[in-house]
Amino acid sequence: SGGEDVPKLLNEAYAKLNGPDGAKCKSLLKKYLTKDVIEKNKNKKTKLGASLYDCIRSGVYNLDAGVGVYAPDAESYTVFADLFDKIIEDYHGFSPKQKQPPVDLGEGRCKELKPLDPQGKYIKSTRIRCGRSLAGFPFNPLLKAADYETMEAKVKQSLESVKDKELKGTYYPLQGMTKETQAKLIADHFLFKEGDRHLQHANACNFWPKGRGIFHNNNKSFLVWVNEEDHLRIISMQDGSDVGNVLDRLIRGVKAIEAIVPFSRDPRLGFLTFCPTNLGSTVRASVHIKLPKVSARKDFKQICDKLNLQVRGIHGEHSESEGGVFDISNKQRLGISEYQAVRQMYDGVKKLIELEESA
Ligand code: ADP
Ligand code: CIR
Repeated sequence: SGGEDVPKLLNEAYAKLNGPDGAKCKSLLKKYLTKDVIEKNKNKKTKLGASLYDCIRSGVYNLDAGVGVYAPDAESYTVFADLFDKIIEDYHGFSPKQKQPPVDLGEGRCKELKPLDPQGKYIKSTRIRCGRSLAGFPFNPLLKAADYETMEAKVKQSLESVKDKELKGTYYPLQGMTKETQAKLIADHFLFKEGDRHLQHANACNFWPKGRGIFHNNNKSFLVWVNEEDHLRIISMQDGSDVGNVLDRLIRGVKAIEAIVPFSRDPRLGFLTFCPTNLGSTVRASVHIKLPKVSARKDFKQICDKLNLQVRGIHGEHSESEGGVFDISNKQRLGISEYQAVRQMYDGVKKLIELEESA
């Protein structure tokens, strides 16, 4: 952000969020970017040069954002804690005094997670993903072209050395992938989309598609996204509702990768991610589910909210439901273990199915 007048940009941002343009804006950024926060932080920079404006630029452009902030580097979470702590507490219910519990992926307890919908009446598919950052690298906005090349080479090599028979696979770089293949992978829910304006305005798409790609096994049940929103998104998914099997596969994948690539973890915030909604366990466990009666209720969103469940559309974040199918997942990621995050989805969805059956 060299050469920018950060204090001026921050004041303009405040005016936009709180003026007529921002009348409908409901983001956590708008809620917590006070004049006081601006005054205290307008001249601060992280060692790598990130300013408060770099953290908020996405939410200033995208007034429909739910959150609106991203951390350009790990240090931003502490340097700009006046803003991030408030947003983190609101989203996860995690106070500045709290600490992420130790890693507990749920090894040995996957069998407790019996299929949620054994008859296949409601659930189409189940997916669990987590995010990881490579130690020693900042997040997207501060990565250089050469960083993308180094990171991609390192990750490709380690992924392709995974021995586990079920997980073995190939890395497919985005650069050189045909548009048809890319579109099919996106439509089938395996690959990240392209051109997300929230990420673009966070300066997270520099040098695209350099260093971006996807690794997957033969039947696309184990996948790793490289350098999209986070350095790594590790994913396990399959048709049906066997959450235990999906988690067991994810655990094997995470362990295989972390044995080779060192990840960055913060004593307070747990595993570090670009977006504050993903900190801590980084786990989003979801089902694609049809609940005709419950989802028709006016208070469907409130019911889900109370169960700590988040509702997304059929193509993920910021998409719409189609044919009555919703993506329902745990909302909280920070302040709870990986296993607890999966259980938040599991217990909540179980409850929704009970409501559907008794309606
Ligand atoms: P993320 O899950 O990484 O936060 P998105 O919400 O954009 O990101 O979802 C990424 C992709 O994963 C989308 O194509 C979405 O439809 C797909 N997806 C999420 N949950 C499921 C599921 N349970 N079954 C199948 N696909 C899923
Ligand atoms: C928003 O604020 O709506 C976007 N920046 C996305 C926020 C949470 N989702 C995410 O990180 N995947």
